[in-house]
Amino acid sequence: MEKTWRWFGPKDPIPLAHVREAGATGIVTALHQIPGGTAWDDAAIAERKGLIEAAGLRWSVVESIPVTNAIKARTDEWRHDVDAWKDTLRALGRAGMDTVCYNFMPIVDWTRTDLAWPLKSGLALRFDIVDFAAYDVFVLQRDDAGDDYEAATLADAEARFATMPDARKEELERIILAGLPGSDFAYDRAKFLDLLKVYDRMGRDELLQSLTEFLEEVVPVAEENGIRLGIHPDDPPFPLFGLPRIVSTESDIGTLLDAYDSPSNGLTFCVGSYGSRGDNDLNEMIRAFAPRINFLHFRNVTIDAPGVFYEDEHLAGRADMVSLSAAILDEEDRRREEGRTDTAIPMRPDHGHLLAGDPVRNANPGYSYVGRLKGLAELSGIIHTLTAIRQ
Ligand code: DNO
Ligand code: MN
Repeated sequence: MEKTWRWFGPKDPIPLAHVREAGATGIVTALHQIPGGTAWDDAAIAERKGLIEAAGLRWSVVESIPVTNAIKARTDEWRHDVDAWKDTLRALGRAGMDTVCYNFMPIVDWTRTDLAWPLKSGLALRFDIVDFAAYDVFVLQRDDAGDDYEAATLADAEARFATMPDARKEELERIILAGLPGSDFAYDRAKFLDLLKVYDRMGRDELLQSLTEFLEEVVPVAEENGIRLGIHPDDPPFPLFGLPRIVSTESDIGTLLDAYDSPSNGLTFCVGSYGSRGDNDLNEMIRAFAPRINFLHFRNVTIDAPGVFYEDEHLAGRADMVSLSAAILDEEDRRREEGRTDTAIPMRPDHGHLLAGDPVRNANPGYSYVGRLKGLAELSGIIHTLTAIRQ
């Protein structure tokens, strides 16, 4: 595995020199300054690559090229935005990049309801479907939102809303509609409600049809340019705002890989995202899909109830990082036996807790310095040990 670290570019409060000290050799980044639907140009890519290499690191993975709502909802700008995505792939290929992450979640990207949930190991991110429903049904007052929740969730949400301070309502809106780090949007209520109308008639089948048509366009270009794609799963892995999510389960992965059979049509295996559903068997999934895993996010969660989970320490929570790492080392051996040279699969400690002693207080939520450093160190220990005993 190649140890990587997400870096948000020159505006990231964590400098590359500190990333290097944390033990990463590869950087995961994107040109976040370029909005979705605009092709990245060679000069901007070269500039970012130069910065990373000057710090003694390698730009290992592009996370992400944004997939616009026009692509997902198949509106008039579809052709324009798909062509821009393909042009970006070509430019990245010219720069020698080989791994690109993206996601296909409608309207919102990854979502939480708490950004500073206190644990003994620091402040964690958490998702609670009751808070989410309270926001959706009673604050946002989305039409027919009540139909999208179970009766018990709705009753709890109503009770919670009744005593919810205004500051908390505003905080929920800020977290959910303004987006978390790496998300390519910031909506206000009016814009968000307009977008919901755009997706009005889309169910699972229609969204899957959009993804299939997208893959048919972009995968051949990825192949021609020596690029492997890795789709990031839905986070959380269930529908939000009544919108379908189609990259959440083992069977979803099967459908998506069958939609276009190519090594370039691969996965970002995010342990934390898939792990947020109790019915996802992570060990089985990682072994079943290992040949198509092009990028790894190692993160652990504890599920308190269906739809309620928090980000735990990397070696706590429901995922067994030892057996997951062993599965990846097996896959890397298999690739080596095939004579491949691209055998170190890039892995990043997806998020980390915010520790009391972390000098970087204004890091992006989840993207702390010390918490990720600690996660990477713990994971490195596992990989080091497993590698030693396998020899
Ligand atoms: C969640 C995180 C996110 C993710 C983006 C998509 O699991 O990894 O920051 O990277 O939602 O790439
Ligand atoms: Mn992830």
